[in-house]
This record gives sequence, C-alpha cells and structure tokens, in this order.
Amino acid sequence: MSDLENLANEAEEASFAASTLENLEQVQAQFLGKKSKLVLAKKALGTLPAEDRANAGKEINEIKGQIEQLISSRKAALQESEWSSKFNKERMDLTERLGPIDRGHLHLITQARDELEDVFIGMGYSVVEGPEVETAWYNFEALNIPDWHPARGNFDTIFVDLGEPEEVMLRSHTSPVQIRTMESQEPPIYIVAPGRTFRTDSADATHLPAFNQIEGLVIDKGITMGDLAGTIDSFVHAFFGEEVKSRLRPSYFPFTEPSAEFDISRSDGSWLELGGCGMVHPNVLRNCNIDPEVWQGFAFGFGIDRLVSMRYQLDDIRELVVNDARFLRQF
Ligand code: FA5
Repeated sequence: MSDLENLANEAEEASFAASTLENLEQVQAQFLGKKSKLVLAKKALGTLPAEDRANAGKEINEIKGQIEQLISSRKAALQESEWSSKFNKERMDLTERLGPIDRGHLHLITQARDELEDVFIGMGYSVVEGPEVETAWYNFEALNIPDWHPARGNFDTIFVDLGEPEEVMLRSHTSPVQIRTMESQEPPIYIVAPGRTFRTDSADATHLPAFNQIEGLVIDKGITMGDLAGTIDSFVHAFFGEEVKSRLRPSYFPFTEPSAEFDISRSDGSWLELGGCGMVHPNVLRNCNIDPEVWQGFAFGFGIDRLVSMRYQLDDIRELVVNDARFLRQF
C-alpha cells in the first residue's frame, strides 16, 4: 500500500508532462492499464488479511478515481489546444483586405447615359444601338440630306477612306439609328439610341471632337408636335428636377418638318441649347417604306456631354475626357 500512496502525484506529474494526446494515452496505460500498479495491487488484495481488505480496496478505488479524473481533464485540455492550433493553421484571414479600398466607379458620362435610358424606359421606350462607322446613305441621304444639300456642311464630318464604291464616315450624329430602326421594325416605334458621335470640331469649353448623343424616335398614329413638347418636358423634369424648364425654338433640320431646337433653363435665368427635334419628315418615312399618310412621328437628339456639364456646372466640357482621377472621384 505504501507504493500506492505517491501514485496520484506521479500520475499528475506524468499527465502534465504529456504534451500530446498520444503521450497521454501512454500515461493512461501506465497508471490504469492491465499491468499498472493499481491493477496489480487490486489483484494482490486477496493476499491481505481479511480485516485489512476492505480498507485497502477502498483506498485503491479512490486513487483510481483521482487518476481517472486527472487524465480526463488533461485530455480535454490537450484536445482543445490541438483543435485550436489546427484551426489557426487552416484559418482564412478574412480581415486581411479590410481598410480603405479604392474601387473607382462609372464615369460621369456612363452614369448619365444609364440614367437617361432609365428615364425613357420608364416612359415605355426601348434602347437600341447602331454602328459608329456609317455609310452616306444612313448618315445623310436617307435622312433627306442628298449630296448637294448645304446642310451636309453643318455636320463637320470625319470621313474614313475605304475607297469605292461607298462614302464611309464616322457618324456625325445618332440620327442614322432612326433609319436602321425603321428599316428593321414595324411601327409603332418608341426607341432611344445613345452612342458616340464624331465631328471635326476642335475641342473647346463647349465642344469635343468625339462626344455622345442620345436619339429618340417615336412613330405611331396621330402623333403631333404637342406630344413632342410634352415628352421633352417630362424628360427634363425627370432628369433635372421640377424647377428646370424647357422651351422649343423654331429651327431647321432636313430630316424633320417642322424642326425645333430645345433649350433648358439655367439657374441664372439664361437658356442652354441641349439638342434638336421635330416631326419626322415624310421623305424620311418614305425612304424607310413607311406610309406618311398612315404613320407620323417625332424625333429628337441631344448631347449627353453638354447635359452632364450643365448638370454639374462644369466650366469646361473637356474635363470629361481629361480623366484626371481627382476630378472624376468627386462624382
Ligand atoms: C443633330 O445632331 C441632330 N441629329 C439632332 C436632331 C435629332 C434633330 C433628331 C432633329 C431630330 P446638332 O448638330 O444640333 O443636331 O447636335 C445636337 C446636339 O449635340 C447639340 O445640341 C449639342 O448638345 C451636341 N453637340 C453637337 N456638337 C457637339 C460637340 N462638338 N461637342 C459636344 N456636344 C456637341
């Protein structure tokens, strides 16, 4: 029995010295296994005088209970630390990329284009696109501008030299998309066509050689100039707010009759020209095999870059293409 007295202390030391679960199993075998001192002692109980047996048995069981408890709490601690070191090793650090992230955003022009599309989609229009390189038929002739027509001079056209047989150019406005749409769709038609346009204009505070327009075309029965004025008014209110007014001024475009230019009011009381519009000329409808006796419509086209510079009161439209991040980041 005297051998057993220190056993609990020895087991405690040994189990703390075990640094892995595997080591601890060896400790367990050593102190509680078949060949352990405790088991041997139990077997030897029979050799004791009868009156000592009960006490000795009780003592052995107590020591056994102590050792079992020691080992099981050490086991829990080792398991915990093995798991946590495994988790730490396999863990993904999701905080690594936290902090200020410089993500950038859509360019002002793209934002405006998206918003314009949304406004017109809300009014029942669909969005269509056309090519940036056009033939004379689409850019001019079908739009009632034959080659002798002085109005061709108003569009400072950039030509592409591809040789015979056709005259090819970068489109000088988005109006050719009117023709492409009427050729491919039956009326009624309600479309807008945003896109890039090109002219030999030198860049200055209000002009760019490559700029953006958005074209609108409506072909239906019984459409009047009143519908056109009302549409432009609703668009201006939806895009700029209720306080901004619009007005139509008589003008001239070969592809519309009557034609007008439309302006919007500025906070200082002056007006800014945004675009042109009018009732689609009967010759244009006929060029697209649409009977002007049955169908009428209106068209409009305006500059998105002008609209953006008006909206954000930019002093110089060239800010939009310089792409200085310090400028762009503000919006
Ligand atoms: C046209 O281009 C006609 N196609 C518009 C139209 C469509 C009239 C349908 C009738 C029916 P204009 O040349 O005026 O028209 O140009 C329209 C708008 O484009 C101008 O009011 C202006 O806002 C913009 N714009 C024209 N040239 C430039 C330029 N160099 N830089 C920036 N914006 C420009």
